[in-house]
Amino acid sequence: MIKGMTDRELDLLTYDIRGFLISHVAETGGHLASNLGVVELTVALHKAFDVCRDRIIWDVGHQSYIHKILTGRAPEFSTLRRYGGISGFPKTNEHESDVYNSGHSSSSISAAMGLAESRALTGADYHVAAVIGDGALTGGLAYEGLNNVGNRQTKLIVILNDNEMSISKNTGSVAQHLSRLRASQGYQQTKHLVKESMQRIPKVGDRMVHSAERLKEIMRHAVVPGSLFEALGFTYFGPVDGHNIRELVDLFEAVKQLDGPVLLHVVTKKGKGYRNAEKNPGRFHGIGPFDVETGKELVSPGRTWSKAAGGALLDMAGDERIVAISAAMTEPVGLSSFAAAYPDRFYDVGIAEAHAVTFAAGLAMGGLRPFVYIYSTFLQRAYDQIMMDVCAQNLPVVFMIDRAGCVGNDGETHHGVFDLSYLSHIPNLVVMAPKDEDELIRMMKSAVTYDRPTAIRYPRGRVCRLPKEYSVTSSATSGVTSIATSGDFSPIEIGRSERLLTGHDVELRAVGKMVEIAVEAAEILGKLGISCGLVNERFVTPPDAASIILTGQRNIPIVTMEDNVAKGGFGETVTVLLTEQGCPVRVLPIAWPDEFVPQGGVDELMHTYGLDVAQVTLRVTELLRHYQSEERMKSLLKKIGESPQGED
Ligand SMILES: Cc1ncc(C[n+]2csc(CCOP(=O)(O)OP(=O)(O)O)c2C)c(N)n1
Repeated sequence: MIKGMTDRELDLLTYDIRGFLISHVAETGGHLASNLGVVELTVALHKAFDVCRDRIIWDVGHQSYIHKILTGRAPEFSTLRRYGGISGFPKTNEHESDVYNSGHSSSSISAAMGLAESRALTGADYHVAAVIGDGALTGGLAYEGLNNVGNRQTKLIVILNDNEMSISKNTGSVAQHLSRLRASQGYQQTKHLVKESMQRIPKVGDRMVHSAERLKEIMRHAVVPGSLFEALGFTYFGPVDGHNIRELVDLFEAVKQLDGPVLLHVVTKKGKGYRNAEKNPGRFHGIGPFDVETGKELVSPGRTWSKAAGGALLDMAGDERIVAISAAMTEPVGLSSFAAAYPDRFYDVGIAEAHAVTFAAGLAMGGLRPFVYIYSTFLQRAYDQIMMDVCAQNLPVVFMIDRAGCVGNDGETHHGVFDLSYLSHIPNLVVMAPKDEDELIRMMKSAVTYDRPTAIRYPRGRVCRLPKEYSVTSSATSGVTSIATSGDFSPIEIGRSERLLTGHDVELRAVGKMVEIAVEAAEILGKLGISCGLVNERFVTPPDAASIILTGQRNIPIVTMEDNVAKGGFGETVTVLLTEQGCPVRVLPIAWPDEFVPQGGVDELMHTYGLDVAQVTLRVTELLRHYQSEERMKSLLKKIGESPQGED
């Protein structure tokens, strides 16, 4: 449909798309500002390319909403990011034009190169393009792709969407390079030359190749000499106005005809067309449901773990060895105040998680105490650096792992449900998870004293608030009481859990956020006449082996609870420990299943996958079926008001 539209019709279309985006994202939440910035770019791509035959890869993929609208998914937009609904990222199972499931940044060029090379080897015939933002271009993987593409001279179109923003203002020397390119004469010249050259490109025949070559030759001189991309073997065009559909279409048509790699530098405005987002593109990068008029979010998350974690570091900054690192997520991880107060001791390294970790290793080697704030899912990028550069050298780096566990609506690519599995087996690394804000602060302070690598993982959203009595603690190992009321920030002995309840029917051993759920479940179970022990595990590595074995020896069934996948998680650690000790006690691991958990509300997913209070209560009573008389079991289940099969 777009193909036959006039310029005027296309203008109206972009206007309608913006209205549609704003009203829908105001209800569902999502990545609004990034999408508003690429309306014309996406429309132009759809006009110049055959999106079902050609292969367009969206880097990160958070800016693919317009592509979804233009490929017939507008009627489903009220389900955007909801359980069972359409995803906020490209999904190959949603539409044939979604060719790659992105979500993590900076991978588009490598994936596109793979497609382009396979096209050559299989004799297929389609165009391949990668759309990558200037933020995503700070990621090292992008350069590995550029380097390889340039070297092979793969026929590939890279469209650089430069809006000067990552989530906040983009940083780094490449960003400065782009800024110099933007300020160059190239833009005006490119505009003029493209027009001129396009008029000369015939539709068919040998002359087309000749003209394309000529175009390449002309354009080569239209830009600042010595662009980084030219040095990497690309033909660089730009910068061009990313909001001028006509010009973009002309350029796309032209570069389609070139052999070898092309980089088209497109300049756009993040948040374009919506005043609130233009004024504050960072806040509208990813936003919850909001009021269109005021731009205010409808639901306040309250005091979040991120705010608590960032604020705590600010309070600890009196120790001048402390420095903080963020990988392009300063505001989301709660570090804005620290960055403002201590600019010399704060580093935003760009979307460069692997670099962030090795850089932290270097800082620690120099005597500092780096705190590296990265989301659980993105820290996966730095697995080798955590292992080899930090842990193998036993360096005192503190990993502040935000968004650990289920994150909700961003879905498969963003859930942080693997970190306990990918960290627990690394020698030297202490892995902790706090039950509430006080414990988070205490763990951060403890970490500085440990003098070895430490990871503290905490979830997305509001901090847990436990009833007062659960912050009075006693040692789980020996029963000797070591009172630690809320506000006690003395260092925690490594590997020491905290007993919150003593019971004889079953023992809940919970990690981090799951403590809050365990507390509620234990209370309900108590009312049903089931006596629950409850331990706040605090350490996943090293686990509190003495305490776990003691429970095993008392032959009390154990329920481990963690916001992580079961494989390689805390439950497995407990099972192995007890097996080694020859304790035949039953262990029920409550964890995420071994699959990519889909998008949905956190509470909804926790319920669906058996991790919320109701499901935990039910699963514990089911477990105890083996230990209870049939009669008692029936009466318990009746009291909960659910059938035992309800879980399946
Ligand atoms: C590996 C990784 N780290 C961090 C993120 C979080 N993230 C999502 S989008 C984004 C900024 C991307 O900026 P840019 O590519 O310029 O796109 P824009 O939103 O500005 O259009 C970041 C840091 C991610 N998706 N992947």
